[in-house]
Amino acid sequence: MAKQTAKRKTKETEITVGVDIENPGSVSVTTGLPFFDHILTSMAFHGGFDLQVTANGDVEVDPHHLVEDTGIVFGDCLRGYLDSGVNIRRYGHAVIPMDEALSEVTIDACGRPYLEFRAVFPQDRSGDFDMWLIREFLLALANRAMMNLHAACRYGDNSHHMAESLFKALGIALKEGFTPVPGAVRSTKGILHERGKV
Ligand SMILES: [Mn+2]
Repeated sequence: MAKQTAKRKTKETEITVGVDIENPGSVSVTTGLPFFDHILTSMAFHGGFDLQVTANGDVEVDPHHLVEDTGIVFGDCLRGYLDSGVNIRRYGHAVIPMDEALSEVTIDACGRPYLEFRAVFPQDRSGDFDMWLIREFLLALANRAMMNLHAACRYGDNSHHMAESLFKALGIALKEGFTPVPGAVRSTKGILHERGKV
């Protein structure tokens, strides 16, 4: 199964992402937002997949554009696995703690985008990073990867711990759900996603 790559350039951001879901080879994330780099790196490292992210953008205006657009381009990479027609596991799930925090992510890489996000962060920021942006990232990711994504921080007292446990769980769930498996396409319809149709 080939590595998936995607690029996106607008007047606001320029982003390149590479993903190889089967190979835990290398993880390299440079977005200019240190906490975002930290949670994306945790996601891929603990998920056990290759990830390269290079993102530049107008973060001096608001990091919102950069974070959302990174979700778009990462999602485009993952949708490449659906478009390829290879049978994937579809479902992925993980519940991961970090100290006092516990987070849960469940996905269905089914070709129908949906996001359910539940998190009440006790601190609005971690470092300079606005916790609200996590929802923007996940929404863009679910829409572009065309997956059903349920992400919940069940509890926690520290926003950093909650976000990090959430992204570790996300990585493990993505690895499970997008990994190719033998056999026919896992849908009673016989098809998950029509190639190239959004
Ligand atoms: Mn940390």
